[in-house]
Amino acid sequence: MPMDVVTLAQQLGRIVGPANVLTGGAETGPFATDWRKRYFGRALAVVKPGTTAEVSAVVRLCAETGTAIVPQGGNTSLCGAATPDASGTQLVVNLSRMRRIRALDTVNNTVTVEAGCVLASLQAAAAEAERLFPLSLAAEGSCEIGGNLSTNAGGVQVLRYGNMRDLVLGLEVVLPSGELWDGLRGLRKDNTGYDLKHLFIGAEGTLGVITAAVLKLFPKPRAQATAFVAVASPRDALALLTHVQERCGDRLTAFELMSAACVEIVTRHMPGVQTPLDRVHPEHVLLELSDTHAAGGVRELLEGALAEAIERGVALDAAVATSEAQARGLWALRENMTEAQVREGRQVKHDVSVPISRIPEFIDAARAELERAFPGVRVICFGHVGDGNLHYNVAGPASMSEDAFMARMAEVNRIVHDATARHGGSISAEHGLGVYKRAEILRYKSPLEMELMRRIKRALDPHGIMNPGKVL
Ligand code: 2HG
Ligand code: ZN
Repeated sequence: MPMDVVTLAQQLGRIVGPANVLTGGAETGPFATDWRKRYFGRALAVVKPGTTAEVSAVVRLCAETGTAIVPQGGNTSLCGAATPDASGTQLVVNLSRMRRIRALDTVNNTVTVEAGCVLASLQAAAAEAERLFPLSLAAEGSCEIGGNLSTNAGGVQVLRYGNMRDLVLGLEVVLPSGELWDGLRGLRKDNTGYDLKHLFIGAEGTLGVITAAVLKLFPKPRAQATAFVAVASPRDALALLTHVQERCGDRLTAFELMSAACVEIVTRHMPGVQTPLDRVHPEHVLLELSDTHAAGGVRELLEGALAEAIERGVALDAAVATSEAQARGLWALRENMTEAQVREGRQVKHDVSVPISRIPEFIDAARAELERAFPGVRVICFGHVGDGNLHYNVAGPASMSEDAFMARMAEVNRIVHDATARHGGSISAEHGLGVYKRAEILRYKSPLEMELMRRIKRALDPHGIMNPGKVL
């Protein structure tokens, strides 16, 4: 039986303390909207538990009263997974108070961390212990580990260290019944049946609330070399990728592509962000090498590899950072891309992956079809080329109003996503499905795969209280 909001708030207050229960539009508003202002929901209330036991008690109360739950971390989702719907019946369970690092083991090379820990805080704690936690993405100053887990976040170092799924050894999860699954194992080998943690990673809060995780740590890099390289085409970017991998091996930790349009937008909108090259080229690659050996000559290695690439005609020009400040300047070009796009106006966003070798073919095919449907269309294509992951964002032609173009979003999605599927790709590489791609995925995943997902959902959440309206 759904409970009225006053009674529910009182009962929640008994669990977490009245100060950690928010009701009313003014207080809950910021938790009911995504940061891009694309999804405007209305929350029944917002509750902020401080411990796993409190999460468990909150979820148990929701299970008893049939109250829908929207788990939320830093609220940096790009697909609306952390936003309640407009019904005013969904309770936001915000994990931000649970931000403790419970343990850090430099021999096992693991860290046990709570879901509400901000990614940058975890990176800093690892660095203090002379270790690296490698997940790295533009929202790292505000996104939280629970959200990173729930979306299986990617970012700029997947090429070397894998995505969030690859970095997890154990999880602690409050199930939709309120039961607690303690799977906080720090084992690299554990073949004891189904690997349950993987069900919750990337589930976008539809199967339970992740409250903590055991994550892998790595040796801290002692030397890095960062370069911004101009290339003539995506095909040449791939030739450069192969060349640098052959020359520098595992030291290659990032390989990001940015088209001319991207460099133009980010330098125009973001004060102080500049290209180190004398002009804007058709395509650019931001790449980074990392080495645990401080005196390993990693910069010389990169300079040598790039000189050779230019000699062979694979690259057109390159700037290698000679100080940390310069490296940060190069990264600013890439990390400000999302914000620069917001300032540029509205675009239809895509987060696709295709086999790395098919990237050039995909970019050309999608562009040709978009151009046919929307002459003068502006493609803002950048991303994690080393992972086959492109943010193939599309802005309307100058001749068309933004509203008119955005009204045709479904057509734009159709062109880009069909091209993705034809090239053997996925329509969500690292951002998840959320609300944005919930209907879209039905076209690209087989009915059997969708049915298997529904069966898992029914088995774990028979009353459908966990983040309804997302993913499935
Ligand atoms: C990135 O790679 C993020 O910067 C956001 O995944 C991508 O703004 C985007 O479309
Ligand atoms: Zn990305």
